[in-house]
Amino acid sequence: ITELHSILEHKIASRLEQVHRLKYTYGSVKIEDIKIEQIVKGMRGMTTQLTETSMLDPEYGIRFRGLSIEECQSKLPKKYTQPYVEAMIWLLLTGEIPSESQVETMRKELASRSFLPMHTEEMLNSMPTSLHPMSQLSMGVLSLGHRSQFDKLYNSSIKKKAYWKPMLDDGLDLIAKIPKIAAIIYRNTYKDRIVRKPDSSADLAESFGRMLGWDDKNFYDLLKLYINIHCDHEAGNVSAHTTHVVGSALCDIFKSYSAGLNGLAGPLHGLANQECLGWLLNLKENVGDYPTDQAIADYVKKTLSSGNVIPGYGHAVLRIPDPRFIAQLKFAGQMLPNNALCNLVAQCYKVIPQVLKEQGKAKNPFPNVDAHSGALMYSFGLVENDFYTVLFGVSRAIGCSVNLVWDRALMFPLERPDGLTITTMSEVCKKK
Ligand code: CMX
Repeated sequence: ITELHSILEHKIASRLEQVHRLKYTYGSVKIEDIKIEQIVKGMRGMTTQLTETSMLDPEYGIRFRGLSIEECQSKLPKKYTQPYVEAMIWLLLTGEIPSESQVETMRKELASRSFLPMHTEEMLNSMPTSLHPMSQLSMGVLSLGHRSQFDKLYNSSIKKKAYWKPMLDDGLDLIAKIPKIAAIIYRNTYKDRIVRKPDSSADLAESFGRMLGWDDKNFYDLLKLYINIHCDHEAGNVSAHTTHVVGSALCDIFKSYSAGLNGLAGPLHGLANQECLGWLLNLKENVGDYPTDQAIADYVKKTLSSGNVIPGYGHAVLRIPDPRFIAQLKFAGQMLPNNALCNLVAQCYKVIPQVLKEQGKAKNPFPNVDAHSGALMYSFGLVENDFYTVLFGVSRAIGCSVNLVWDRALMFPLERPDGLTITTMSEVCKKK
């Protein structure tokens, strides 16, 4: 991991120069005007963040350090059909495609950190199983702060410039430990409360799959795909943004990401994948395994006319079918060509956009990542849909941690936008 430190030292130095130039040379350059409707409509289309790891293009989809999902799949070191999660972590941290030996270094580093403190295990084991798995996850992550290196060093004489080092230490801890927290929640809530130990000879996805209770290399491959495509999605989404804002108050990564997870648990964000599977199973029950397109369209119209949204469709930024959906569609086509539920997802993709277009409300009538993930998990036997957002949370820990490391490396300040009262804003409008 010394190598990772020296790569990062080098990259951070050149990025700091750029940030310095942005601040002092170009500080007064305007990049856009803000319209009132943007403020009222949840800050849509307002560029307010600086981020290193990924960018979301409405017409192209996500790029991780400039690479599309397909490019990541072809360029990053992989096992079976999908890149190692460790390779994605390296890419997000450094912006470089890792070698096989760098992936192995990362694998060993994470494996050595994958144990949990006793108090975290005891706390998780004492939680009521009726508590939503996301609430358990958020508390499990928060409890890791007990050993935060950032908190410890912040209270010593560490210089601001070096904050990123303990943040990286904590970030690797979070990424390494969160699979075991999730596995305990899963086994306690739905199974026999027996959790295997992390497998120090396996990669992160395989070790996680084993702890959840699976002995299936295709399932480990699905976990690699799932974690990689969910690990980061630019800076403005609720979980990433929340983590960033809380971190800007110089909270440690565990407090910051625990807050991010609470945002991820919202039905308009991460919880949609739970709702999506529920909706899909209801559809299947209503229209059968091999429905006509018309039967699906009628069911969709019924959902809309009862005032509900179609889960898994639409997006705040994207204006195309989500490439994360397409990656899962391809995976399902290869691994589960005769699976009725996955085939229903594919058929919905043909039918639903047209119905949403006719309804004329959604700016993006196409599927997002959540339209497929639940069906894949369900088909591999992970059927408990209120656990799905926990899987999302395990994945997103990567992007949120890497971003906090870079936030501290670039010494970003406390985030504190201004607010106006509705009366004041109305008065401003009247004067225009
Ligand atoms: N079904 C029905 N109506 C939809 C819709 C859908 N899937 N998506 C958007 N609309 C409606 C909105 O509810 C809104 O209606 P009102 O004007 O009556 O409030 C209108 O279309 C315009 O919305 P929008 O600007 O297209 O979408 P937003 O940016 O406001 O919201 C999102 C985006 C994702 C919350 C919304 O599309 C939605 O609710 N989708 C279903 C839930 C879902 O799949 N969430 C997962 C998001 C994935 C992620 O977070 O990564």
